Amino acid sequence: MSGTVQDTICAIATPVGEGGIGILRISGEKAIEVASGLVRLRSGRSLTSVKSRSLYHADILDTAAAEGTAGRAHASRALDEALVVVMRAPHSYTAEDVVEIQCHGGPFVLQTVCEAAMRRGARLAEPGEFTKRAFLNGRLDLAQAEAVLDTIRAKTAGSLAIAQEQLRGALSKEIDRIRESLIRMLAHIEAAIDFTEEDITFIQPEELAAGLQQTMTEISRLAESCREGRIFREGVTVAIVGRPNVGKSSLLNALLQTDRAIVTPVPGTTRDVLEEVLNIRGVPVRLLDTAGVRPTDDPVEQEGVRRSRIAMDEAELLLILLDGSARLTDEDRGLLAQHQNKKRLVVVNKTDLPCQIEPAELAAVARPAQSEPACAIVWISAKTGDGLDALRDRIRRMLLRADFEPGEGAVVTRLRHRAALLKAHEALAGAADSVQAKLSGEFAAMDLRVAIDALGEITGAVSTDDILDRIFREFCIGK
Ligand SMILES: Nc1nc2c(ncn2[C@@H]2O[C@H](COP(=O)(O)OP(=O)(O)OP(=O)(O)O)[C@@H](O)[C@H]2O)c(=O)[nH]1
Ligand SMILES: [Mg+2]
Repeated sequence: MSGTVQDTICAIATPVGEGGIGILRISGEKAIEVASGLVRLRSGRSLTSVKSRSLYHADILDTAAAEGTAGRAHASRALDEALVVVMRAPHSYTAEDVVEIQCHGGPFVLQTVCEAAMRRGARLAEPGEFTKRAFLNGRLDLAQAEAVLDTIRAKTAGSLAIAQEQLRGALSKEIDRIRESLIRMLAHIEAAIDFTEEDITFIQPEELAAGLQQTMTEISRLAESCREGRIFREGVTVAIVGRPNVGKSSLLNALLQTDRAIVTPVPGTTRDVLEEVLNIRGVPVRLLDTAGVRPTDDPVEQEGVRRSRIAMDEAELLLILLDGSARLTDEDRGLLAQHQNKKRLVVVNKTDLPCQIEPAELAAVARPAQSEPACAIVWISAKTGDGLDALRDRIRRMLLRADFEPGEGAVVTRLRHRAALLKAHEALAGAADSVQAKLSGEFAAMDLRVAIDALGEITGAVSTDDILDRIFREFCIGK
């Protein structure tokens, strides 16, 4: 990311397109000066003298353009009528002086106002630059900055609850607490090294070993929460698979409660992978409906089957759909024997029709290899909706820990966090080994420093330009 924190930046902060209002955001040392160049308050007051964080009615004028017309005294051109708010440092999102201009929400008018601000000396902000400034100015730490993005992208109440907890500092507090306890341990070890001749013991090796062990347990627990954290932040891919005509598209439609996919009695109706995002018991799910898997000479259907296989590889959970009104076929058995390393749920459809599947046979095929645990079996009718509630419950239970409640306590939501936690854990395991082997304190100290730095990367207490660039690049312009 180029530019310095001293620049004054501007960007349209609302999404592209037509809307009731659109907001231009200006931030930096010269924000009020830049805005004064285009804002004329209806009250006649100067923008420099208005109350912070209050709304003022104003006209937006492009005075710079008027001055540019060969010395002729043109009246400034009115660009729009707006509400303007000044937020003086440090009480703003970026902790700098910020002016927000609330214009009418049209792409052209907003672009014109933005260009007028740029002519007055502001530079167009880069993606995430406002939030990056909030971080650099100490308003947010890195985990909180990431939570801003997660809030914007939240798909379900659970995703939002986790993002809000993180934005309020739940994760940061937990990381800081663990990090501080390690810093205290390090201080003891370093003191012991410095005063080695004095024969004073600053911390007993047993106490140190116990402290390290407890910290490692806490770090592992946090790292494990990444499974749930990522599911809520990114959503989870669930694929409906099965031979042709078992009712895969009907199940997609039933779960979505719309007529999204074509359903016909002709086997081989679906030729492509259909994808929809939906909320299943609070879990954001990307649900895939696939082409029925069977041997075929039709090149279009062959391509569909190939895509189904890719979808199966991609999915975290497979719903293996069977037609309960027909005997099991070799294709059914073949599918049940695949992907045994994945989470799988056997769903028997068409329970509104007389059942033709032998329960004993089904139980046997739901456990294809002796070593594998049996797949759970759920009975449904996509036609009547029977069993769908139980299916939704089962899907949630297969994806989340039973006691997991989003928004209650610190959760890790990114692989970046998890990698840092694992690095810290590994270093602490090394420290514990050297304590146990009664090696010189230098060894444990070295490992502790690695762990402390790794944890610091999560909150940004330790950060590099590279890490920051990677994180803020994900944001949109204006955030
Ligand atoms: N009676 C009954 N019929 C169903 C049920 N679910 C689906 N069907 C019927 O089964 C036929 C096939 O349904 P689809 O949803 O198109 O099946 P599919 O698995 O997507 O089929 P392909 O796309 O060809 O692989 C249609 O005639 C549906 O109306 C059900 O629960 N009960
Ligand atoms: Mg289909």
